[in-house]
Amino acid sequence: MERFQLYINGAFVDGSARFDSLDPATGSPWAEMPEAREADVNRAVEAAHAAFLSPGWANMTATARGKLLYRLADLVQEAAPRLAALETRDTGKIIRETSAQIAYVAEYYRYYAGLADKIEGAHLPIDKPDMEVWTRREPVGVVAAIVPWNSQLFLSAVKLGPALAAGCTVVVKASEDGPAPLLEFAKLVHQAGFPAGVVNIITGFGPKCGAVLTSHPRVAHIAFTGGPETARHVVRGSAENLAKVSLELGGKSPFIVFEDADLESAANAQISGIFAATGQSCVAGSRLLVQASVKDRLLAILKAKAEAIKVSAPDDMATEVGPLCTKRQRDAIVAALEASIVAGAQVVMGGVCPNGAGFYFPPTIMDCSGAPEADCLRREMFGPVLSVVSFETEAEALALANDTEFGLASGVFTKSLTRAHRMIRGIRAGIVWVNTYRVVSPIAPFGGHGLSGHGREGGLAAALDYTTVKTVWLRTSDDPIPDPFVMR
Ligand code: TXE
Repeated sequence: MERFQLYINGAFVDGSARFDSLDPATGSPWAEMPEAREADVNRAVEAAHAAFLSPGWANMTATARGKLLYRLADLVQEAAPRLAALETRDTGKIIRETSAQIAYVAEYYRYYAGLADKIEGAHLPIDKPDMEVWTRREPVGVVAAIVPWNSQLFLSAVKLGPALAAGCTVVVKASEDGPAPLLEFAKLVHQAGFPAGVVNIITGFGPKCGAVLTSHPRVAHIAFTGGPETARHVVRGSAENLAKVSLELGGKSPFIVFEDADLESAANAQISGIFAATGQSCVAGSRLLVQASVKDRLLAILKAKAEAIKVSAPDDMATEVGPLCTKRQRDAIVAALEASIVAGAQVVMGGVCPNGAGFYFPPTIMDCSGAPEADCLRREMFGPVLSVVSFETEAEALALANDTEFGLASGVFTKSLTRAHRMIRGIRAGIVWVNTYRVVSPIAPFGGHGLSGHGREGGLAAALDYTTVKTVWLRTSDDPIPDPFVMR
């Protein structure tokens, strides 16, 4: 069995306990993970706090911070094959995806490296004589970055990059499911030369680790990606420290296809939109809303493509859909599908849990036309399950698209420019992809509203989110200050 360690205050250390990590392709333990509990979390946060105040970090120029991030980006790029293999082993995410995604993670660090010395304050044309007034953008302090199992390196990069660029220090909590790639990534942080305590990487379970971290008095900002139920615990935890909270919680994203769309192209985007990452993606286009006149044609194309998907071992470059990360996740999908069938949804394909080792589940398409309340249409399944509903008119499409508590992503497929604009305006979601789907970039903000959370990752705004504004008033007159009881 491989063994991993926590990274606290610049040192690789064991946790208070250990747990086994299962290989999702076989269901068997393959590595021993360190488990951070209260004492370990406290040490990590105290180390981050001490580093935040230390001259080595606090007085480092923003340009020098940027250089450390550039170095980290290069190291991530070099280590991408090793990190990808580890992520595949520990989470079941297929090697094709982990290889491509981790190489792109380096670009996120590069983007924020370049931004580090472009986070500017402002000079204010103040309405008083003899005063110079300006604002400084200063780092908020210790950041708690909490990530789920899917894409841990990516989801931590969108937090670590801007937080470090802004001058914060960070405790990253990897998910207890598949923490290997992030624990391994700690070695690159170390190699890049960040001062001890600036980045700490731990893993552990919700109540004994996550909850201690989110309520810790020294934490100033919590950046969380995960499910809405856990987010509620996080927000409750933040009632203790009153930390700023940003939440990225996934969705039930509508993928809308009008009759004038290029159906072949839409089908390819839909296949990747729902079956990439074996459906364990926050932006999964899990609700296909298709105009009734093309429903049968589109479903036939989708079915043919989905049936051709190679479901196999995640470490095989030819595999297109691998196992789910955990048995818990698969059990939840099976239960939701059973309830959906009772509610009137019909299985178009898939839906049957295979026998044998590993947490596999086949690409599944459900027709929910007569089942508006089916679980698979309402709840985030976080698996390879596409739910389909048809519509007649544009107004109906928009109403269906917005009939969700979530609001993260959406896709619109149409050749009509005017209709595309109307849909862009009408859809309540943080992202609208038109005639494309599932494209991301460090330059573009990413996030949602409603049960999808709040706050944005990516782009300049994300770096500003890790800063606080200090207003400076400087009197330029040498005259003595007059009557103290008159405000000026
Ligand atoms: O994630 P959790 P789970 C959705 C998806 C999935 C469901 C549950 O629908 O089926 O959420 O997934 C840490 N205080 N998404 O339970 O619990 C936990 O240790 C602080 C959507 O596996 O949200 C892990 O590091 N932290 C999604 C992280 O929270 C706590 C990604 C996320 O785990 C905690 C994942 C607590 N009390 C799930 N309890 C997306 N948007 O991509 C747990 N954690």
